[in-house]
Amino acid sequence: MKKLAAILALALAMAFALPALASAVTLNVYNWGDYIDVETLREFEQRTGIKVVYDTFETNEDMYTKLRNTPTSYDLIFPSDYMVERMIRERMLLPIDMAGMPNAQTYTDPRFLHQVYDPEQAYSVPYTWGTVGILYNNALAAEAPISWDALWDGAYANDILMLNSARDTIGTALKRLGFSLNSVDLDELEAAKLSLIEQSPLVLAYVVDEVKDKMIAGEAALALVWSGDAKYSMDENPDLDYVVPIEGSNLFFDAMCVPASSKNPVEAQMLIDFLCEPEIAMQNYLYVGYAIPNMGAIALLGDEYTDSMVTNPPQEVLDRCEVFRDLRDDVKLYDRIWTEILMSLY
Ligand code: N2P
Repeated sequence: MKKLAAILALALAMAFALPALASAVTLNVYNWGDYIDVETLREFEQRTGIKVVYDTFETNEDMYTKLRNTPTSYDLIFPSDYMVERMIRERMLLPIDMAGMPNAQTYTDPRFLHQVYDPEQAYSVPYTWGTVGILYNNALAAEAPISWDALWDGAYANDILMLNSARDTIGTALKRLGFSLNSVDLDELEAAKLSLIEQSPLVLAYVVDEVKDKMIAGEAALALVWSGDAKYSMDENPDLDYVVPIEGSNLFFDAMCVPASSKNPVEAQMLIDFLCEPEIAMQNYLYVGYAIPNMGAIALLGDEYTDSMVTNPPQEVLDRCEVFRDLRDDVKLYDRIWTEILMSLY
């Protein structure tokens, strides 16, 4: 009976929605895997009659390459800081007007605005932020790690998951050796590369989104992760904990941007502003687990948000973190050493 009622409701909804959809715009959205509660997109469709086609990527570099090389055009993308910086420089983004977005304007914590990657705040609206650290399983790790050295500890052979992401993995190796994660010094990069090749026999797998399920299932003792994935996994498995190692790490900001090739920039900005509504931002936070810059949603969440050391790390942790920068032509150095590391695995 319930099923019949659901089918009827669906048919009715479709009957009402169809005339609207026939003339409506389709927005193509390209986001990180597991980075939104798709229910919020359905809500946007219902409210506006705008259809959303949703597609995902695993790394900034994958997103960039796809946008460069395929004629497919997206209307809304979610790059990180250094990639926003690069895409602005390469004229791949459309200027957007935050003043025309009441929710973005009202609820975005000003601390997240005018960052070095978009100083004029002319091309991006902050979406989420976080750190890179070690997610570890207290039942499998001999002790709580404090240093990146744990990921190079032979005692964890085949019990370590690394990120299949060039900047994150090379950046971690650089930080462990005491260098900047934006280094373009050939000797420092060579040292980072050799250390990752030396580490590779200990690594169970290089993964991105699968890290959550694997850590929840207890398949590895340690994993290099983004903080939101740590929070998500810790909520599912009480043995898991997260640390930002003493040598320091990456602090990232992910943003919403409209590609220069978008055919529907107005509707894309409607969606950006919708995602900045406190209730919607809260719903997405509860689903994805990444820290948010939305003051309205944080007020609604209360202690649940502010008490989480993972989501909301103390200043002392943030102080030892660095933000990735656009490396311009030197990104080729990273591409080369990442290829050499991956080749060494076979
Ligand atoms: C979520 C991707 C997180 C993005 N799966 C880290 N910048």
